[in-house]
Amino acid sequence: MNVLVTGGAGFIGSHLVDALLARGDAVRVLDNFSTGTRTNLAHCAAQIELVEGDVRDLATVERAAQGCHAVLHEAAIVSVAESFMRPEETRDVNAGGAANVLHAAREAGARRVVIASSCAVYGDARALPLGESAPPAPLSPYAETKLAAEDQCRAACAAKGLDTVALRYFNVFGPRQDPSSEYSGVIARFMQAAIAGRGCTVYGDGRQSRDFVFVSDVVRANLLALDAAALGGVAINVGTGTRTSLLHIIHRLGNLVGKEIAAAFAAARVGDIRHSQADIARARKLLGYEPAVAFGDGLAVTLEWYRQQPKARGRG
Ligand code: UD2
Repeated sequence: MNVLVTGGAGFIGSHLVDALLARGDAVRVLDNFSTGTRTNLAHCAAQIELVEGDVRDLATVERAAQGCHAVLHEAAIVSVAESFMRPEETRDVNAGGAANVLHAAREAGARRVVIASSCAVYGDARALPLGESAPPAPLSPYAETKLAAEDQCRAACAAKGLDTVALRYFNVFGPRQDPSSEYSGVIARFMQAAIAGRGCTVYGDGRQSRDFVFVSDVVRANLLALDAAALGGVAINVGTGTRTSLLHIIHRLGNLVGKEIAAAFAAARVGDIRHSQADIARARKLLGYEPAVAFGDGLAVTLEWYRQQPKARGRG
C-alpha cells in the first residue's frame, strides 16, 4: 500500500515510517522540518520519498497525497505552551493542516486517513479512566485545534470512499523524543538530566501521574487503524490504561542508572492536570489493540537510546 506520513520526520512520525517500511509499504513523507529532523530519517532516506513542505499549503499536500491509499497525519504544532504563544499559527497548522490533508486524501482517492489527536481534548477531567464519551473540555489552543481536527475527520467520512479515525494519544515516550525544550515530555527531560548526572526538576509534589505509552504501542495502534474495517470518523484513546507518577519514574530511572537521582521540587505548572489515565476499551474492541511494552522496558530502551546520542543532545 502507498502511505503518506505527514510529520514523518518527527518523533512519532519517523517511527511510523520505520514500521510501514518493515511491513513492505511504499512510504512518502511530508515534513517542513520545523521540529522534525533529517537525522530521524537518515537510516531510511533511500527507501522513502520525501516531499519537503508545509501542511498549510494545499497544493503541496495535494502533491504529497497523489497516488496514496492511506494517510497517517502526524504533522502539527505539538507544544501546548507554544500554542498559547502562537494561537493563530497553531490553528492554521493543526486545524487548517488537517482540513488540507482530508481534502487532498479525498481528491487522491485514498481509502483511510488516521489523524493524531490528543488526550488534551479532555481537559482536566475528574473521573478516571477517561473514556471517549467523556465531554471534551479543551483548555488550550492546542487542544481546541485537535478537537477541531477530530470534527473535520468525522465530517470527511461523508465523502464517498474515505474513512477516517482520530487517535487520542496519551503521554507518548521513547527514542527520538526531543528533550531540548523546557516543555519537552517529562521522561525525555528526566533522561537527559539523569545522563548528565544532574537532578530532575519536578513541578509540584511529583505525585501527579500520567498514562505513559511507549512509542511502539502508538505505532501499532496506527497500523491497526490503517487496516481496520470502516471506523466512521470515531475518536479512539491510545494509552496503556495505567498511570505512573513522576516520583515512580525517578525511582525506576535511578535503578536503571544504578544511583539515586535527586529531585529538585519547583512550583507546580499553571494549568497542570493532576492525573490522567486512558480507558482503552474502545481501542481493544475496534482495533484489537493491546499495549505490549511494559513501562519499565520502554524506559530502559529509551534510556539506552539517549545514552547513545552525541553529547549535544545530552545537554540543554
Ligand atoms: C501532555 C502532552 C501535551 C498534551 C497534554 C494533555 C507531552 C510531552 N505533552 O502534557 O501535548 O497532550 O498532555 O493533558 O506528551 N514535569 C516535571 N518536570 C519536567 C517536565 C514536566 O515535573 O521537567 C511535569 C509536568 O509539570 C507535568 C508532568 O511532568 O505534571 C508531565 O508533563 P509533560 O510535559 O510530559 O506532559 P503533560 O501531561 O503536561
